[in-house]
Amino acid sequence: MENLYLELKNRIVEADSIVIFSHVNPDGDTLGSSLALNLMIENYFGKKADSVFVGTMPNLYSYLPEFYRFKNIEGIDKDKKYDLAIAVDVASKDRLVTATQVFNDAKYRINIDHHVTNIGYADLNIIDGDAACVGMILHRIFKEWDAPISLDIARCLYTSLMTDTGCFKYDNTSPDAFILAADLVGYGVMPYKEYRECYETKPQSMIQFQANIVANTIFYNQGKIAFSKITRNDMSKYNAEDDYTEGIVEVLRSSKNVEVAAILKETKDGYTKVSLRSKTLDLTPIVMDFGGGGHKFSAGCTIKKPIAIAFDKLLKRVQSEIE
Ligand SMILES: [Mn+2]
Repeated sequence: MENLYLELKNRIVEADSIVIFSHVNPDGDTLGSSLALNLMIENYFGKKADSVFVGTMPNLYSYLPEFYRFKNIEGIDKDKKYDLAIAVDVASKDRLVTATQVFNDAKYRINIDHHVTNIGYADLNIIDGDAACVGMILHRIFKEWDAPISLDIARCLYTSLMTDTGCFKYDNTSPDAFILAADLVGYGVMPYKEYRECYETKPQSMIQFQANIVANTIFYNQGKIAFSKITRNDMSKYNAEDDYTEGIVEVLRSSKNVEVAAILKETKDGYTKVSLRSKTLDLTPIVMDFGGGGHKFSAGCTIKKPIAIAFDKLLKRVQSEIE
């Protein structure tokens, strides 16, 4: 691994133009990692990098330091050939959607990720399936370089860790997760502040929207399976943003008997975006059947079918795993 960290350093040193990509519909890990790396490239290497996002940017993360640095892929010159493109937390190339071409066109490509399903699609692949978040991998890299970690960088890494461990309650909450948290708090991060900024700034309509989706949950197989769906109608009724669905699927999983919980959301183009959570069942084979990916107990996919059909197909597939 240390050789890879050195190679990453050399590539940054040699590059005149650098772009960092987050995955589509970005979360706290991909955004926190992108900004942490962006700031490190500036502080330690004296260079500017572009942090680019694809899809809808959730308002939720606007508290992150230097958040304004994020650029929408639709606003950048897609013919530009960067010297170096770095994808962070991007499990597969198709998660770059409309940014795929710019990534492919770069002279050198790097993939830093912690998804077990990542096949290593770049020229340099730094993948650690045991890392709780990509922020953890970056932290190791920065330490290996002996690069100073500013409070802003520490805060970005903390968001990456806090969100991907579900505030230190998912199965990826390893001893290393707490060691990382302790280190970041040592740089001045205040966990209660980051928590409030991230989780307790919801609009009123989001609370009402979420309550409605939870109320419409249907339970199957003696309560072992919980499914709820969100139509475009539900979205417009509450003026819901894309990030309004954040966290609902965990509420469904919190029922005592539930083994598998799913939220199915109708997309703008009439397909169905699925978020799945389980308590003990490995979800990766299920989502991979539908072209998705993720982690063992937390995974997702987009089913290219109308929501009613997708619902039945997914339910049958999940029921085949649950007696
Ligand atoms: Mn992640």
